[in-house]
Amino acid sequence: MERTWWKEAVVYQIYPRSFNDSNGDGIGDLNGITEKMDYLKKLGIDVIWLSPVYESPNDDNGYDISNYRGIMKDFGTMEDFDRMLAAAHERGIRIVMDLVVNHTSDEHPWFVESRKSKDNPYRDYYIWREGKNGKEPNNWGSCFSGPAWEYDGQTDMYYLHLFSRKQPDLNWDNPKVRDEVFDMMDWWCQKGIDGFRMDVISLISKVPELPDGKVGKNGYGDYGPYVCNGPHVHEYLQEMNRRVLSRYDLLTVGECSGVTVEEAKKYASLDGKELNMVFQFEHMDLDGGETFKWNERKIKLTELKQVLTKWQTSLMGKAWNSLYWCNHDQPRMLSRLGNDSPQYREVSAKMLATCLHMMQGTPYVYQGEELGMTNVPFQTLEDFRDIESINAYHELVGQGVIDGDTMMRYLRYKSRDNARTPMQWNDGENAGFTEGTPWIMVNPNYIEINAEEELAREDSVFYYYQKLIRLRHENPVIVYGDYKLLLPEHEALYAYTRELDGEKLLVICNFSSEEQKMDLPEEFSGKEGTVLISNYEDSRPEEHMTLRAYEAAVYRF
Ligand code: TEU
Ligand code: CA
Repeated sequence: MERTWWKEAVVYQIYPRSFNDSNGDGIGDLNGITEKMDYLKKLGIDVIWLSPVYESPNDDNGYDISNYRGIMKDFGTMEDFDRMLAAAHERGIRIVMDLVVNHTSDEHPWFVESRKSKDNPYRDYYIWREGKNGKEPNNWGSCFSGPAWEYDGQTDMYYLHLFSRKQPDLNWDNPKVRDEVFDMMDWWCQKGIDGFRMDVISLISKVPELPDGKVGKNGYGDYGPYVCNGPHVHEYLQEMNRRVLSRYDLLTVGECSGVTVEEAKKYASLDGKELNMVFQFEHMDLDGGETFKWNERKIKLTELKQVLTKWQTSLMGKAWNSLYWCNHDQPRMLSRLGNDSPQYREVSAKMLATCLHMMQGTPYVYQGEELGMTNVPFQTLEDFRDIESINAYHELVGQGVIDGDTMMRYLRYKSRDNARTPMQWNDGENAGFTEGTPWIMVNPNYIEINAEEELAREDSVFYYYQKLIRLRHENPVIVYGDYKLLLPEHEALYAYTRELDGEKLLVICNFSSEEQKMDLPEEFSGKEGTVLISNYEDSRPEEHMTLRAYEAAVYRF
């Protein structure tokens, strides 16, 4: 397999609104990121993925863009951006921009024009349809509740919005839209940025008939089958690759809801015709159900292993994986798959990190994950800021599908806001995030869980992540080795091997608080193994092993 920098890199995701506020207005900003560049250098990451910093009315915290070439006032100026980029580059850190081009804001000048009249030159930049019998053109529901169509009285037609009504979908079948997007991408590349994370890029090509979808618990049809991996998506990405991506040295990752391994082999093929890698959702959707993500179900370890192993082995030698537990759309994995009680928080955070970072693919660390940050004790609906959470509460409780108290518990467990509370820098006021009033509450556990405390303590989660990142940089077997699952039926242990040029790693992770027995697999029997990393001081590779609560160890043979 060809060796490239983006296969060997570790990416750190910053959600700028919640990272660090430099001017006391309660909102994180670009200068705040620049201030913390040495912290990121110390962690050892190679790349920052910056969630959107473009001009936006913030209906969905910047994922609704009104100007792709301007910086959101809350976050600073283009000069601040350039300074941040230079500060990163000086330290050998690359910057990957979020590219949100499945939709724009309804306040983007293209849409302002588009809605004016049926013959406006920008009309076909978006997806307009006539109503059916005085109702929406089809039964699709929006990802953020309500119908996926908004009626516009000006021209007596509806526009499609898979997300909020302030996020109209672009019409990628229009070559002018593709020209505009590619020009804009080129402009950022000329500026010197190092790649793109492409928001819901798997949704850009819709089946032209837009047929009704299967009706779910909320009464709306599922658009998934007609928009995920649609008819022209690969053609459009290949065009993007020819016209922009291939002309620069970039890291590209497509956020691909609805992606299967077969589709991923096209998006992220090692021949480089489209993208470097995709974010898949299968492991994140394992605890989904009738009421979508809203429940308190626990992911079964056997199912998790089956899904992640399928991705590891099917893409091996054909396409490249991305590896993630956390991002700004997911609750904290530590509270979901690990154990956030004071007794086990650190050890289980390290276990989860070991399990993920020893796999093949490019790992992504989400801000605060390296500190073992947890879900948040939100009290009332007023504590939430996320449009998805607030709308889902009103829709599902309003329709009587879920009662109010139950839905509050579901929000507390699954809301995206769990990942969006301020980064916990120290035990001072507002966790050192801001001198003003933070735009969303701070997790009260910042007194115990914060960067300053962890930086001063050798056995902290922070230094464990630092070590995992360094090990990846130093050991090609972690990046390129073959993956093989052991004990697929075991309900508490996740064990696997990696192998490259005769060098072997044995990775063992105990996902439970109980002791678990495991015999050294035969292939290692009688061989001398050394400890590469572990979250207990005295982990050893022995013929008969007893794994303690959340113990994780990597042995090299
Ligand atoms: O997320 C796309 C996506 O698939 C989400 O709808 C995801 O399923 C949901 O957030 C899980 O609860 C991207 C961005 O990452 C997200 O922040 C945006 O809200 C969304 O696109 C619209 O741009
Ligand atoms: Ca600020």
